[in-house]
Amino acid sequence: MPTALPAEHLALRAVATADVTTTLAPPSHVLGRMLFGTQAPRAEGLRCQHVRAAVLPDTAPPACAESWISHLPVQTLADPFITLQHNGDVLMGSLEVYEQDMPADSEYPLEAAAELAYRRLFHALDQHGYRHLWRTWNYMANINGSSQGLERYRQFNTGRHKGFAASARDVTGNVPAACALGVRSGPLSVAFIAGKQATIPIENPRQVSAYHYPREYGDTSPTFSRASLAHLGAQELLLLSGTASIVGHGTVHVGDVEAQTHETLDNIDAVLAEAARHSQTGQRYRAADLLLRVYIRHATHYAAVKQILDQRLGAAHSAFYLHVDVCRSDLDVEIEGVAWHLRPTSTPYLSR
Ligand code: 3EB
Repeated sequence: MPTALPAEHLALRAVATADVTTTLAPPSHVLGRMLFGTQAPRAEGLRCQHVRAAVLPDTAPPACAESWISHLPVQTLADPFITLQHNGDVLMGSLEVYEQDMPADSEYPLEAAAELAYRRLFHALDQHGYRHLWRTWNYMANINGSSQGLERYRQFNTGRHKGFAASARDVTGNVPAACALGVRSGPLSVAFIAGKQATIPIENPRQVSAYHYPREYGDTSPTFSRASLAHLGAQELLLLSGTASIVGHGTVHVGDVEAQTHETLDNIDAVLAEAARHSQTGQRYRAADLLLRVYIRHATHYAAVKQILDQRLGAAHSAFYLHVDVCRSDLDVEIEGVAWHLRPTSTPYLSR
């Protein structure tokens, strides 16, 4: 379990709680939070992304949370559009953009919203000296729907790509880890972590890099890496992107959620092996060590997916499950997560 490491050596750790009011740290040390549930969070104010998705199973509490806890105290930065907290080494934030606020002549309002979100995001990074985007979490309504004949996920990809390009960021190779999922309603919601140092982007040898997907998946390829390795003092963070049942560039096991789950776990193992080759701690990453976020398209598939994770990862792994749309309509499951290691000779964390 990631949390078994001594907390005083860790610059940053993520914890999931079934109770949204619990953070396991004082507010002064919460860098950011994500709240999951279809009900709007009460009086949460800043520091959080609200992910408008049902928590699975139906018998679970209706909301859960993931908190990112900083060893150093956190400061809030003022921004008209983005909630921003930083600790001198790492910055976390979230923003929402409503499609109905886009110019009336926008052909694709979601594309316009995505471009605006990423322009605002990168502007904040440049302004505050956290140039390197490490990881993003993207949620949008009706991701598999179309408008003007174009699938909304593709509209998002074009807008995101434009936002990167307009902000002088790479769109291949050195790109952040990410996920993009569909929720029932609401604005485009983007959360992110950024740092002062670049990450090491990780690709999956079993898959074509997403930024090189062929045109059949859209005119603009998605701008994300399969994982990124980020460093904070002696700590290495592994930020695993949303991972699905894709081999090469094609979806495999269409209509078979169990086989998709196995293929997804095989893909995760492949990314983790690749991450170990690039790791600065010399330690392996195991899927069972990640704090996992599991996305399921059909709530009825929950038990089957959970059984496979329990069987393959063992009883001690930590995962929570959300009912969302996956970005390709033929994908039924997607899994992501975060883990960390310390360099073997580490000392308690101090800011540089
Ligand atoms: C895939 O591998 C599945 O557009 O940011 C996974 C992770 C997926 C991130 C994104 C999409 C994204 O292509 C979908």
